[in-house]
Amino acid sequence: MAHSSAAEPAATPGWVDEVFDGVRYGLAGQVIAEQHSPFQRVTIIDSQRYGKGLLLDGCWMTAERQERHYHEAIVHPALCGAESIERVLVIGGGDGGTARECLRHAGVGQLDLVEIDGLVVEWSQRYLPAIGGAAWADPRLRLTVGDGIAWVRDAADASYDVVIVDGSDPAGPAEGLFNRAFFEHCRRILKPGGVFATQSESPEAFRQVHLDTVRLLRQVFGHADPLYGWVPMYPSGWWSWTFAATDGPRYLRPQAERAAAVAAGCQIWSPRWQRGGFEAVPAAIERELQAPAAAS
Ligand code: SPD
Repeated sequence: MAHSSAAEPAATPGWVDEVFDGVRYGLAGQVIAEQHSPFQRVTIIDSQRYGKGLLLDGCWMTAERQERHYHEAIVHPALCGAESIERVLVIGGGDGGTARECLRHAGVGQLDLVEIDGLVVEWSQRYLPAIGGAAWADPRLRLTVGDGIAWVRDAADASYDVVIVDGSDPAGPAEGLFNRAFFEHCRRILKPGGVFATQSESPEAFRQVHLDTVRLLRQVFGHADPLYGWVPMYPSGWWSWTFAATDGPRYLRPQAERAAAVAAGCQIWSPRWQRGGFEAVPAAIERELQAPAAAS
């Protein structure tokens, strides 16, 4: 998944772009901080339309005035569907947005947030503090700067009610967040009645990764379904998150009491929006997902 190459067009002054597969996804704005961490190039921008934002290795991750499209979508189907939500694990998510939405659920007793890149956390707290918001000071949050793949490998069986993978694209430090061995550990560490969630890329811009991820999760967990929505600054703007469980598609049906407690504070997610997002499987993708998978 090459996001940049020798053929990448020259930057347009006053614009910050993600270049992918012959298309530029850009915002008018300026870079206000940029540094190579041990893992990746971390960039903070200030944009006209969406406020301050974060890119990793030139790919859009989040921005102040559109992050809710992503964070509400990845969190609430899982947190409203799991049997219990006492212990939650978030892998990645160093900007704090996923943790913030999880911690709006009063039933969460402990949230382990494991982000590999300390610079992402430090700069998110400094430049994008509203994205993590109250999560950073919440005593239920346990932040570890470390390798999420090792964390999942070393975690005890049945130790989490919800596991959420809020990683970047499958290249660089996030590559190992999309393979069978990782997903099998995620299944192993989920309690019965638990729900797994991951961002599963764009059905347009990253179609094959999207299909492979959904198929693999169905094989590993038994039940997995993509939810379709939008993140306007991501490649194609059309995005997906996939939810999985071993005991049935419990993520499809939000528990009414939990949903009611968070819905009024959401900009995008609601039980109705969620129903539509799970139903909005494009016809060709539905056919491809029903076809027998090639051996992997
Ligand atoms: N192509 C972008 C995929 C990014 C997924 N993670 C975003 C981080 C937001 N917390």
